[in-house]
Amino acid sequence: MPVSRRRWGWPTSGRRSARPATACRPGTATSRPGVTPNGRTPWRAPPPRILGISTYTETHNNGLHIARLAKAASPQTVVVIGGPHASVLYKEVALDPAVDVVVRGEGERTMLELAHCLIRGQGGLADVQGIAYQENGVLRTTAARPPIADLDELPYPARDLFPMQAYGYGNTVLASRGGCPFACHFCAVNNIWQGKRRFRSPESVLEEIVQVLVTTPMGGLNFADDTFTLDRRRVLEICKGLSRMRGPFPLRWRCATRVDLVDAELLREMRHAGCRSIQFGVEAGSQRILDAIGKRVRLEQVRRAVAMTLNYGIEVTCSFMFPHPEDTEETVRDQIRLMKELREIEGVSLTLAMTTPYPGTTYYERASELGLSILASDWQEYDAKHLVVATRHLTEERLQALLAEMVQEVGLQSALQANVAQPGAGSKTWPG
Ligand code: B12
Ligand code: SF4
Repeated sequence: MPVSRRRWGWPTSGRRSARPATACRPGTATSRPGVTPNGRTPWRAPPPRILGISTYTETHNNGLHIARLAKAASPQTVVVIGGPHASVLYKEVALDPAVDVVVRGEGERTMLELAHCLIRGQGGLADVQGIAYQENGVLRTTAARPPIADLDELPYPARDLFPMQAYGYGNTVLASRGGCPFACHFCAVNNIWQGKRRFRSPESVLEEIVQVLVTTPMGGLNFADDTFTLDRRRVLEICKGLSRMRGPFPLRWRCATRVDLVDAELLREMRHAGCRSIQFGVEAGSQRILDAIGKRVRLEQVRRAVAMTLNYGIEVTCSFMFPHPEDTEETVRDQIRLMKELREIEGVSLTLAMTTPYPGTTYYERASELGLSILASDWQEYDAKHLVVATRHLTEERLQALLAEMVQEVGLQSALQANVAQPGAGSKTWPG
């Protein structure tokens, strides 16, 4: 299937032209142009006009490191940074000397306009919606860009330009994007993706899947949506299309969702369409804690969804978090009990993520009100594998001891690589 990368005018030429007067300030790094501090060139000549970097909170320092190397090697290269971390903390990120432009939120159209501005000299930075940059030492922020209303307009990801074989996540297809109607206190989604959830049409999702199957070695498919079954009717339509697909190999896929967004009919159709694994965000083992973290699910719904899913031959991964702001010794032990109960069930795997107050979450914004003390001193520790908070009722020492107890009692591999591999599942921690 041909990939239409020109559906809304994706640029194909890179003609050089003068930079607009309001374009980014030149980089401040001053070492030998074309060479990084370790003496190597970071790219094959000539250096790129624009370097785009995407970061999560955990990878933000690495992103900045790359930006600095790039600036040292080629001060005229414009460094553009985007992604969940930069979108929320755009003011702070834009002030970094190695960063020229921060893209806030949805990036496709913003990047296209930026390229037109920086390479073709069309307009100035102030005309590009959804960015932040520094001009003569002053932070400039342009108006927020309205979300793309029709996601079907977007070309499919250019997987052919990406070394997919270097990554172990299989083939990923995204069917929706945007904010979420729920508001779990640990999740940054609503802050990153301002606005309502928007869905691609089932036809567009199916067409992309066909393209993936035709162009890349079959490695199973992941739906990367945080809550794949948010729109039940649409999932049924996708399943209908997938069930009709006939190929040389059977299609196998996985997704993540909430326990209150599955039912028997939906699960039956999903299984029929090739779904072999669902990740549910369970988070805690005490109803009081689930209510306190804004999860809006009941423990009965957890048990029911897990049993129903297994009943249709779909494996289940239950993801948990530790610690929760209102945790006490008792609620942690409730969580240990639920984790043990679930792990006894054949077909169930568990994952455990350390609660992390990512920028954009309620935990980040209301940390002291919620009694959270931040233990981390570096964004690199925000990887959900380190204990980075102490809570109102439990000190760091108590939390470490309870974590060790949880790892031991539940049979987790370790606190850092905290997943129980029951039926061969990898450690994947999606929200949902
Ligand atoms: C799928 C997913 C994963 C998958 C990724 C699979 C894959 N191969 O794609 C897996 C399971 C691996 C994963 C892992 C983790 N994830 Co995750 N993940 C998601 C999820 C659900 C969707 C991400 C996605 O594909 N978005 C779609 C793309 C199109 O959006 P995007 O990447 O944000 O990019 C857009 C803009 O941000 C912008 N943009 C981004 N980069 C750039 C760069 C430039 C130059 C420009 C111009 C624009 C731009 O333009 C893009 C297009 O519009 C999001 C939640 C969400 N709904 O966004 C969480 C989310 C991104 N994950 C999150 C977290 C915390 C993690 C983990 C730390 C979890 C853990 N417990 O270990 C790990 C870290 C992984 C790592 N080290 O990189 C957080 C990030 C919060 C933060 N501030 O860092 C999110 C937001 C969920 C949450 N809890 O709030 N994740
Ligand atoms: S964790 Fe899932 S359900 Fe909760 S707000 Fe985030 S995306 Fe929505």
